Amino acid sequence: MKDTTGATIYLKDYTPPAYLVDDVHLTFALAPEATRVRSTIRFRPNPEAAGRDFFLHGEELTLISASIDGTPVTPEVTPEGLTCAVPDAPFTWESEVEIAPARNTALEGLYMSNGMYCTQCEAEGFRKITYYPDRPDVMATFTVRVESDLPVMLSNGNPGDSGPGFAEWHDPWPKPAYLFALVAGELVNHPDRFTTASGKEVELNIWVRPGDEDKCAFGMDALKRSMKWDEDVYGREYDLDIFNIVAVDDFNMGAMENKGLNVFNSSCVLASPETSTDMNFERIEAIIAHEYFHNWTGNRITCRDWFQLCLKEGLTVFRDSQFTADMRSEPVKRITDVIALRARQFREDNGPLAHPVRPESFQEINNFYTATVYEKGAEVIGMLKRLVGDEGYATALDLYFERHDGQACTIEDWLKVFEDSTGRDLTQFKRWYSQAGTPRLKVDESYADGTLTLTFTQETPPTPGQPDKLAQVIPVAVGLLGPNGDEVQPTTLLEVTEAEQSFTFTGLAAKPVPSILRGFSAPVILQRETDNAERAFLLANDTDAFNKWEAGRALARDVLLRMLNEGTRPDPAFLGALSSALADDSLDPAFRALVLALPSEDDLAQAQVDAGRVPDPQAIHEARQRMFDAMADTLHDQLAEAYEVYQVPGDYTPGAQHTAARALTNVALSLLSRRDGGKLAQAQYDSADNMTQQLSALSSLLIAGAGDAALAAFEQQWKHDRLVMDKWFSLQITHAKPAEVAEVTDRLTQHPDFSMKNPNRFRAVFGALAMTPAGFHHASGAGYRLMADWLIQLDALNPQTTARMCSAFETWRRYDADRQQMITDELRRIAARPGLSRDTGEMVGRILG
Ligand code: 0A1
Ligand code: ZN
Repeated sequence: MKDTTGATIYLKDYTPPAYLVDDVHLTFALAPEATRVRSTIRFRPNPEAAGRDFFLHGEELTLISASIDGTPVTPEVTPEGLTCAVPDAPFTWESEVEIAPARNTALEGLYMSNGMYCTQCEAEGFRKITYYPDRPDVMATFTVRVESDLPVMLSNGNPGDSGPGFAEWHDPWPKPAYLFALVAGELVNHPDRFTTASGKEVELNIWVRPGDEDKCAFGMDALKRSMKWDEDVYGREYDLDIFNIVAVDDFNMGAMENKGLNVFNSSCVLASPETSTDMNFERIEAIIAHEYFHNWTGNRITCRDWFQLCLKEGLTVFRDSQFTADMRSEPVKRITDVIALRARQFREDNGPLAHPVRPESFQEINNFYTATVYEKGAEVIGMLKRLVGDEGYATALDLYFERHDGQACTIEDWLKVFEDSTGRDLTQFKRWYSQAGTPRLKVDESYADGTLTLTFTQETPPTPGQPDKLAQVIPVAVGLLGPNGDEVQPTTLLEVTEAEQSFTFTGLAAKPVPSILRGFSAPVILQRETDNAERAFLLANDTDAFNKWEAGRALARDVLLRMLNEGTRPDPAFLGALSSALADDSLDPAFRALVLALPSEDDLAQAQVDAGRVPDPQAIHEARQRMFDAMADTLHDQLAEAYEVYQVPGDYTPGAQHTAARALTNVALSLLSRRDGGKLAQAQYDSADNMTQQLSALSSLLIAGAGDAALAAFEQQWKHDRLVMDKWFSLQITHAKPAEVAEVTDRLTQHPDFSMKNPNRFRAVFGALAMTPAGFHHASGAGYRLMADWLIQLDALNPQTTARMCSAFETWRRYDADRQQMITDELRRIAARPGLSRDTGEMVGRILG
């Protein structure tokens, strides 16, 4: 187990590696308790390095032997690695180590999942496999031999010789060790082929456990569409003879882009209509694309060091969002991305875990696979694209691939490409990478004599270690609507670069209604004095789909806050605006479903804080419920009609159009179920032939308080399917009454199918607890206690997942003194666990501040 005494590592301390690697040969003799790994590595001194200290990372390895150029050596071994006297000239290092994959519960390095061997090396897991310079700026070609009696043995690159008991692989593309992968097991494949634009034939496989073969077709189709899209849109072709994907049940994250051998959490690749919801299908498509796109943005061009993580992640998230927008609905994708950004990244930016898109220090890099690095990292690229235009972006990307192919790069390299290709100075833009926190952008308006003046003021609040912020360049897309709802000024991009700056629109016939930050053109919090009449006007008339939805969302937030703070009743004007949107058949049903969804309890808690109040999770929960009830009453007939009209006939398909229709009918069902005792939901449950319909019916039955029989039936029907059962676990927690959430969670941990060893199951239960604010933050403190109890237990097995889940506590400063005390007590109890991991130690320390 790792210790807590992790030193802090700083970006400013980067030095180039003393030795580079030409090639690596690895032989694995697989055995659960005693796998032997033999390595032959050709090193050469790095002419660019300042020193000649030879250090190889290595953790939890038993060194059996080592030699340099054939002569045995006795290195100095520490828990972090080894050093040894080496020649100041090229030399060959050979070593043999022993590791125990069956005892690896941290799921980092080589481990076992259901009898199958698999690896996870990002970020620093390769050092648990053998001694190596485990840093991304050391790139080498790998040749791997796997020995075992298992039928399938895979590694990176192209297949070489194979025979009874062994298989060889060679990856011709130099790569850092974090992209290494090995998989071996009794697997079956779903095969296919792809011909690249230049006519190269590529063999494709999705490898799964026997029994899961019928859940691969969608993933395979998504892979082929991703390959084609990257050729069409970015001019990027695949570069090996084979592309393998493997589904693994026990995995800390979603998936991993290892060169030619992507390893997926089975929840992120296995799909069938009977077991996967529409949301699952969309997520799987996006993750398959994301991992595939990494082949160029991450693998061919990688990161110099882990501080540059956003170089590959921000860009790859940006690319997968573009892909989803192209495959499905662009506005719906943008709206759902922004909902997620606000829920996760804004929340992070607003609390003790705030850090820049490119962090400047860390103790444990695994703690920086965050919404800020990924999602804000993608937003930053979206802004860059807006600023330089579509063509400028395309030219810059071509130059990026041309200039940096085969290199390990920095954000400076990335920005330089844009500067060189567009001639634009990006000095100020770079602050988006170095300053943490979400800028507040205030806008004031004045109108006189046909001229509208918009005055923007920007301010970014202090974040840990960054008390003062400089002005950033903020691209603000603005359009203007005339009093009759017609657009009088189409979208135009304003570049706000100063702390305060004004822009004018002249020649207007009447005072317009501005639509500001269209498409959510920058990840900022827009502060604008307005009223609900204007919000309703924008909801009805804005031509920008994002801002149309945003107006409805702001209206809902305001109305809910007034219910909370002033004790008002659900606002009839708001219900009327919802009714008009619901009645507008010209609107995408998915868009209408989004308009009917209220801001989350967590959103409202943050909105309370922004308004200078202390949120009461129970009161927030009740206000939302009252509003849903009012919607159910007021919109009843329209909802019933929409439920009928948008039913999807025929066989299930996961495409955007059917998904949109089901989104609307299922929102309607959830509201109708508040008033019919669950009759309609039970009928849908009984006739459902796909998981989207079945699960939303079950959820609606729980809302109606009539879900017991269906819950039992669901368990009977699906107890053999671990991914479906994850949904069953979560749903009971998210739908429990606030006072019972902790009790229900506790009861589920006693279910025979609950397991701490499987991160998906742990997250299904404790992720659900964290996402049910009125229950998690219940005044009894039972939610906090239960979470801490289990995080303490999990840390001994799986530090990475434990550390990630600590973010459940990141909002503690929002709450009242009693809750603050209870949360900080629990955090201190976690911190005090003897032998606490470095991962969790760092997170708890940062959260406590
Ligand atoms: N690079 C992967 C995600 C990933 C990151 C870290 C991991 O272990 C610490 C595993 C996977 C991606 O972006 O998909
Ligand atoms: Zn990624």
